[in-house]
Amino acid sequence: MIQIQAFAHKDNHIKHFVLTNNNGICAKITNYGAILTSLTLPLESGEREIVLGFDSLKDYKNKSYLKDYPYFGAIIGRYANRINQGKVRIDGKTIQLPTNHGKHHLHGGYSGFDKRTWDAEIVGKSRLQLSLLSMDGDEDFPGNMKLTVIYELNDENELAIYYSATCDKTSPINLTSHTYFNFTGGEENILNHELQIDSDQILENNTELIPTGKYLDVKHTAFDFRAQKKINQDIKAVENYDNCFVLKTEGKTLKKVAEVYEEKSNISMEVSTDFPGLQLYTGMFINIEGHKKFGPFSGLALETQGYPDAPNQENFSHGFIHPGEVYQHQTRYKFHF
Ligand code: FUC
Repeated sequence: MIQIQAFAHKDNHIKHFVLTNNNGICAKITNYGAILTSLTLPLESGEREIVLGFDSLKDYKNKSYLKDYPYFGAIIGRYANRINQGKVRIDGKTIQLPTNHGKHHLHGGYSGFDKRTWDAEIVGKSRLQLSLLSMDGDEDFPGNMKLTVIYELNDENELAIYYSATCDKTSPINLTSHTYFNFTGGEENILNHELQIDSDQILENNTELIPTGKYLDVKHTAFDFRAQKKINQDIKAVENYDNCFVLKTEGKTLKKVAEVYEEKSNISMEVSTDFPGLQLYTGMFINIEGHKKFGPFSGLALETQGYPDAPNQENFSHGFIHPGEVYQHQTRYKFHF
């Protein structure tokens, strides 16, 4: 079932869409930024909020939130993650994208898809379809890009996100959901959550988190999540995880790639996707004035996506969409509680 609520006082076009399934899971999405603002599970002890978010638009536009902007729950584009110095070569020409993160381009620029008002349409009982036209030159990206993101909540306790896009010029593309999970309902940080990632390698980064083009084996490193372990088990070696894991997804086949479990709540989540990468970010830099529960390590982002800086890396085969192509991916989060 999908219900519509107000989300902003002044803008009638911005709404809150409340998706509920027959088992009592509730997902709230606003068409501002295509943000998943809330996801609750009906535990015996009561409703448990398991994602970081706010319940009004003004909180998402607040200066102190945007200062060290953590992109809570938003759909990120046109290019999630970093592009080295914001430069991309297309057909022999270099285009310069906004360098909104130090010297580099991050998450679509100053006004990415996370700050747009998407068109919303309810499709059937359980699907919310959000559409956006990103014009030629939008944040200096080439081509008119048509996007659809569908959120679906089914009775198998899965929240699915379907991404699709076309573009009339060759453009960089990398879409993701920047949802942060915390199964303790904000009672604790995420360091005691257990995580398993089906990945043998991460992308090696330079000190500015730009890939070097090399792959690093996770074996004997803090990045080895092949067997489930607590996030804090080896985090001291790295301080914070902010790395792209290489997934064993091939082509368009959906594959289970990760699992998160929290012992006290007994909640677990399986993540399945056909994206080639997963950015694990443990949220060390989350810091929002006036919101104590949103501090460092208060949320865990598992961003299924393409590789950072792929348009500039010979070793990485994706990162662009060409005219006539359809970019299509999906990620599914399945809950057990
Ligand atoms: C993730 C990270 C970035 C950034 C952002 C808010 O995507 O890779 O470092 O902090 O989230």
